[in-house]
Amino acid sequence: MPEYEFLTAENVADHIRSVPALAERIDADRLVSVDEVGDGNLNLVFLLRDADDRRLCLKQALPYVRMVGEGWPMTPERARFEVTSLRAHGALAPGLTPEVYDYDGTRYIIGLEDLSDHRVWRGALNDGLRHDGAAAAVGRYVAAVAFGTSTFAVEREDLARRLADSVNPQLCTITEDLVFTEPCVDAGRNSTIPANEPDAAELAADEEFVTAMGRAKWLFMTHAEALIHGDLHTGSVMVRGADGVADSVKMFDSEFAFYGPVAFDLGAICANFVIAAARAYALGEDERAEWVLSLPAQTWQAFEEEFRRRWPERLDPRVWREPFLEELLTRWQQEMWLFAAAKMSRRIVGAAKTTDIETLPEALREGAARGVLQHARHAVRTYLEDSSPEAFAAGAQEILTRTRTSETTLAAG
Ligand code: SR1
Ligand code: MG
Repeated sequence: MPEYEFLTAENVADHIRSVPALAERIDADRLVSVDEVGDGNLNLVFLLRDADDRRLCLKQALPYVRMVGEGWPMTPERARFEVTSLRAHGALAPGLTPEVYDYDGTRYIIGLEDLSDHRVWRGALNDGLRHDGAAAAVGRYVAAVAFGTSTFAVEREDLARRLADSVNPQLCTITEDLVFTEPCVDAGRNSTIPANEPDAAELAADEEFVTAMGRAKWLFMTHAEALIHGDLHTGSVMVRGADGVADSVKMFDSEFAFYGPVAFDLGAICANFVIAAARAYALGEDERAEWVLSLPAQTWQAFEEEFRRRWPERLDPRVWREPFLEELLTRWQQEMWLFAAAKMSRRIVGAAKTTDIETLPEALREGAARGVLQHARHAVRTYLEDSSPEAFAAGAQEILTRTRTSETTLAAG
């Protein structure tokens, strides 16, 4: 395990003093608050404020998976993948990622723009808040990255260098195991509440689903299309806004970035919209659930519009002609469903779950979890017939309203 000093409330000031790019942003001698707020599965995150209300975020990668501890070692080098992707993505999608002020590659510490006036989107959705415009911002971001880091925009040799620099096998293995394999084949890390055990067993016994997950895993492992975010769920998006409208949206936490399939990011966010809708339906907030289910189409439309807008700039229009653009968009729309199915199932039965479902009362959680799993199985059966995001959402609405449970349905047996 690599040896380096971990950040603590006591030593953050020393780190700031040692890095001029940080020392000019916040006064290490007049810190008035130092809060460790990391609520993800992997890292330490400190939010700092000085006496003049200047703020800074410091994020440090630990040499293991935080949610488990030292028993699950994990390369802290992931911080470098995060910095490289944040910088590349920020240049292509200005304003849609936090600014990186510094990277200390010996202690794996990233100095980042403070976003404490934003909220993690998952938490905001859980609290019933709307941030109109956020889903479209995600779509624009994915398109900017899909085009701008790909062979369509990057010269051949530069692309090869970037690709080599972004090979991220340990983090990709986590995804391959947790997202594609383990929902189908339990490696001892899966769990559900007892009422959902039959649902998990049916999922694992569903040959069509398992075959589709094999296809999705192969796509993930072989299609080096662009420097994707790699973990674009609603916990990787920060939102700020008032009166239901987002005025700032930031994609962060891209330590899983690598050259992978563009539709993986689209599928990840859409899966998490379904999970948020499952929560809303479970709570009887049907109008809000329908708004949440309008988000996949908003993300897709913004993605498609932005990608089409950039297409005239492609490097080799001699062979990358208009019919190929149509082919690409159709293929990505289909793959989006496959990846969404993987992401939906892993968050219900796998090792890393979501607060959307986990914080529901158990009686409501049963039906919400069942609905998400059933939608995953439905998606892999229907995605080639109609791969529109509207059909994806319509399937979710039908299934989630049919499977939801309440105290009364359970009492009635
Ligand atoms: C061991 S890490 C578990 C999960 O947390 C991250 O958010 C990724 O989704 C990963 O699969
Ligand atoms: Mg994360």
